Amino acid sequence: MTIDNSYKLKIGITCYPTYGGSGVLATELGKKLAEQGHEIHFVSYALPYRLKGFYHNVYFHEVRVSSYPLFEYQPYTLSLAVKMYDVIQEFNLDLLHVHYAIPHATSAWIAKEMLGDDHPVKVITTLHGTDITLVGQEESFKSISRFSIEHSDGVTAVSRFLHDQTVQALQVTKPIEIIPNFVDTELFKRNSKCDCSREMLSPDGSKVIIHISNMRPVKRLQDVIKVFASVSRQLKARLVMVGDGPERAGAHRLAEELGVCDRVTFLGAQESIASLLNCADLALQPSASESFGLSILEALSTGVPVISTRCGGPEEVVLDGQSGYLSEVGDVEQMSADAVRLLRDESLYKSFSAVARQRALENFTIQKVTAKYLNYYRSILGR
Ligand code: GMT
Repeated sequence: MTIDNSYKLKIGITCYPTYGGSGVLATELGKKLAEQGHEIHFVSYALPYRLKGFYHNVYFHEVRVSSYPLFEYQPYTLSLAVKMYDVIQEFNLDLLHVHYAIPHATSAWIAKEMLGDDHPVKVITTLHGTDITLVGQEESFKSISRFSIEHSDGVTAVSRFLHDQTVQALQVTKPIEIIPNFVDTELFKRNSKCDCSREMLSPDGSKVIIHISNMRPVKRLQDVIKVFASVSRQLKARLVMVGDGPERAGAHRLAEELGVCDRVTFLGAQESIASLLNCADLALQPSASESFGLSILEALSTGVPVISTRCGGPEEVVLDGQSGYLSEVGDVEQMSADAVRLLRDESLYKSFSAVARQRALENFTIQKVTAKYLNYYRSILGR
């Protein structure tokens, strides 16, 4: 079958619109495809937070969930399915690309069933992480996760680790294409235009360690604070905590207990991640599980080496001993020692920083990975 690369596609994208790697990835992918002339329709309950501003070829369709006294829980999955069904028909979409299996892949399947043969739309599901490693394995979601994945026309996973987890945990038999996450290497680079400065984050010239996450238990914030406390006993350092979530208060308490509170700044959720990384020396991401680790990639692209764990995705993103260091989950001592070694040795640091940037440029640019998605779309569509 010959594939016509000039044919512009009409693509629906569904993702979580809130802070989080899967939403970022889906939105940036949609924006890049729109730049290339494809027509992109985002379908979600709110405007994705990276979609502020006007983008040519990009449309947004809000899913409204009406309340009814009988419903204790509003059936968002159904409202989403109906909105997908409407948008597919009205704009004659070629495909629907859903990010995060639950409930998006299920809604897409319902919409497709409703359309029947009238509109042969294809559904592609991208698995991001906790949709498989946590949510997908809960008893109440396991069978529907498996069903929705098996019934997608195409399935991608953001890492080999996630691919294997999906096969093992859900016994999925459908081929899963591995397409890694990407980063905008022009935005995430040293000395890019910045709206903050090192002096603001570290007025006394201390090394700046940064942690960025949605501060859920899986991110192991207690380890972040413990590692930092150990590092700051050995050299002058400050810790910048970016993001918000249920573990934030506990991390703050631990910083107080360990006597480092005056050297830790909790910034809360921030939009200028690229600027903040630009002011950092080291990123600390000691997660218990990470299917990929988009914030790790953003740090590497900025030339910021990363201290992380052998918890799945980071092994595919960080070159252990070259662009960062990986330890066993919870090995605070090792992570502290690695951080201190890197921050003390200028020539080692420079080499790590250069390798980090190089690796992002070689494997994870937005241009390269968008081309992979487009090829995959065309192979599923046969056009
Ligand atoms: O951690 C989550 O549940 C959020 C999820 C998301 O929607 O951002 O993160 C996952 O997807 C990201 C984008 O592909 C990955 O970079 C994260 O590693 C992954 N999180 C986990 O696996 C814990």
